[in-house]
Amino acid sequence: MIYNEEYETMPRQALEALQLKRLQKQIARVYATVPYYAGKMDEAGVTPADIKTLADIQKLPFTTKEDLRKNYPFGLFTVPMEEVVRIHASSGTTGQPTVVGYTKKDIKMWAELMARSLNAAGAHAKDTIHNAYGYGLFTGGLGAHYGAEELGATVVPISGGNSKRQIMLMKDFKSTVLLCTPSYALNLAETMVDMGVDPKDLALKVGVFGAEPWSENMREEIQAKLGIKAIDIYGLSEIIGPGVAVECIEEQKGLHIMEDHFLAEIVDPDTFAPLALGEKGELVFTTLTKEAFPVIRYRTKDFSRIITTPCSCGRSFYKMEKVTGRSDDMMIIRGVNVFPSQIEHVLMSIEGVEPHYLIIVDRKGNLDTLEVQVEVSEAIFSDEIKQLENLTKRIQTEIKDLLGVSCKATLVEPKTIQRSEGKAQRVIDKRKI
Ligand code: DLL
Repeated sequence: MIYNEEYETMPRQALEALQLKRLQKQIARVYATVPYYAGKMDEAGVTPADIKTLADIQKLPFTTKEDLRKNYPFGLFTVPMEEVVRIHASSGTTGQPTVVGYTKKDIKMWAELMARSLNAAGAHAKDTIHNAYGYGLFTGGLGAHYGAEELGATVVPISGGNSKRQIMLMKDFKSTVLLCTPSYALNLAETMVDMGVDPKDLALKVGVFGAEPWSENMREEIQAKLGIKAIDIYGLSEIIGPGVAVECIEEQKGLHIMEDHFLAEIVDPDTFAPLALGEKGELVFTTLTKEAFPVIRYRTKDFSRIITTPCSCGRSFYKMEKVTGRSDDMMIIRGVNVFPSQIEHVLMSIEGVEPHYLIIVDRKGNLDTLEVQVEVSEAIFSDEIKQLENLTKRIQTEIKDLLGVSCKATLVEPKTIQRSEGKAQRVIDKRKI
């Protein structure tokens, strides 16, 4: 089902006309209300009147996390604080968190985008939605919550953690939709096995997972273990939170971007030159309607490409390819660029290997070292030593073949790698400690 037919199926030409109208209004407002943005535009020699076509957006300067940091906490807000009804912030593992604000209208718009997203994932008003995204400063919990209510569904605002209780409640409440990070979904699947709960005893039919990269192999693993359809949802707090783009249940391939509210571009991650539709690069978003905290050409650091092929679900919004990693996830190991997703891809394609792993990068003398600790199933772990050695060798060879970097694979016992309750921490780079 399509939540908002009028916008989600809008013919391309009308959609682009709407985008342009909204973009012009947004730029004029930002220029008039945020001295920092006005200063950057003056420096670039561009005024709101220069935005005559959608392509003119390329004249505007980018916004980066650094700009947000410089204006910490509220410097980029366009409205007085009495109009701001909510604040969220990124976890900010290093230094200051990134702070974002919403007016009443922003919250309403976000709720609609999340309702659309849940609907695209196959959720309806009659569903019971178990929301295990973290509540609090993280946008996942409350963002999804308001969307589920807007949809008219019954929300269980459980937040993350205490997995056994989560499973008991999902079972008792006959929850049909699960919302959490993909790594937490796996954690829940494993806890079910420990508790002797068969996923078939639950009423779950679909999961809407996001907030971290997850591979196609991981999707298959989750679908098989929980017996549900796993839908990818993407978003980031700087743009609004979850609900920037979502897969439809019809195709589960590519995420429809909410283009009536966000303008997406793809740029070369090194030169920042705009790339053509279909080319892979860094995703850049401009918010078209946000009031309290609009962002202009925000460089997300996420890699994707725009897919323009029409979708069988009927939505006219272009899609973005599943995000497999961020430029700042990239590790340089002995001069080779390595993404955690590449290692996950290798591990998940080997039978007997569990989807729980930890990548440890270190430096011995002048040489970078790469170790991959991965859990293997109980049955494999109790295998002959020879078989374990063979599996270790296979992982090492496949990683070397794919990445061109040798690594040490360490098979560890089931349940030794720390489980996630939100975004998984899968890399320890000791060179940075
Ligand atoms: O993670 C918002 C969110 C909550 C999205 C719940 C989906 C579900 P941040 O904490 O600001 O916001 O983190 C944003 O997480 O730039 C991506 O690198 C990553 N990310 C989010 N969704 C996906 C996804 C939320 N579906 C950052 N696939 C983004 C891959 C994702 N990466």
